[in-house]
Amino acid sequence: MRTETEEKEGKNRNSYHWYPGHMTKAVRQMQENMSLIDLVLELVDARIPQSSRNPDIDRLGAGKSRIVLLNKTDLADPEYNGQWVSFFRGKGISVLEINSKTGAGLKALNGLVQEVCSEKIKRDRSRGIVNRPVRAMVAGIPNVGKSTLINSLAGRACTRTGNKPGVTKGKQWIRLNKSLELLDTPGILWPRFEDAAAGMKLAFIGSMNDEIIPVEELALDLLAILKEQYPDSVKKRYQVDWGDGVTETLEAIARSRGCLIRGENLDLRKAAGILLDDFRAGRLGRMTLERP
Ligand SMILES: Nc1nc2c(ncn2[C@@H]2O[C@H](COP(=O)(O)OP(=O)(O)OP(=O)(O)O)[C@@H](O)[C@H]2O)c(=O)[nH]1
Ligand SMILES: [Mg+2]
Repeated sequence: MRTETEEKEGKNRNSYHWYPGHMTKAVRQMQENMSLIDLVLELVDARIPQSSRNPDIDRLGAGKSRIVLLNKTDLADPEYNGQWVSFFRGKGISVLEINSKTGAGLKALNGLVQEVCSEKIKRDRSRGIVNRPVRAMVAGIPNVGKSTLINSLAGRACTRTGNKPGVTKGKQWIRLNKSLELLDTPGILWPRFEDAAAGMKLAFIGSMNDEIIPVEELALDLLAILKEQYPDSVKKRYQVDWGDGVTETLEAIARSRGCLIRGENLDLRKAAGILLDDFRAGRLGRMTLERP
């Protein structure tokens, strides 16, 4: 937590907090749901495949089959999509590169589910149970695309989706076909208190409620990363130069976009909002902020 002095001086900028109470409950719910399922479909955001993973998923999902779905690959750097796929395969985890919105990459899913659950299916058969569907939990951070994935697979809007965290409120079973049932769950932000950089990246992609986030600070942090990893993107989109520090860059963006308060002072908050929206929507280009 920040002290009051730190807050005033703007120190300790890189800490984005969320509510532990809410999370403990979420993790407990995930534990309960685990007892109902055979398979975890773990959605991760292709722009931050590391920070968008649940650090406890190995423990929570012990004994369950698992498929990692690298989602929103249309917003991520194609070069790194491939590298992340190799990374997960190298760890012995089945993985698919997908776009839940268009359904790209999803054709292979049914076959892969049968493959990773073959033991369970064999076990069922040996006990005389035929045609019991595989039950899969769709898990992942808020806003990663869980409900969109389910709708794409079902071919109809059976769950509610939206471009903000916290759209799905309770759990819901969806029967896709006679061999697969999916459990939609509310997104969970995992307890990564020790890792402020992960919290920051989760805020970049819109997994945290913007109302609890200092938007200007977040934009400055994003600019610092873009300056290093994708310097041309910002120059091209806003016709600005980087200047000495990122605060100057944000000011330049505000000028270039006419963000003014009462026609005089620069409205940095508004400029920060524009930058974050553009990044989230992919208007700055396809970007991956984490390397395997
Ligand atoms: N560009 C792009 N957008 C996607 C993709 N998948 C989902 N989205 C968008 O991401 C937003 C969030 O999708 P949801 O399916 O509601 O996310 P969720 O994981 O169910 O979120 P919660 O219910 O809040 O936990 C929506 O605006 C979707 O259209 C994708 O592969 N690419
Ligand atoms: Mg949802």
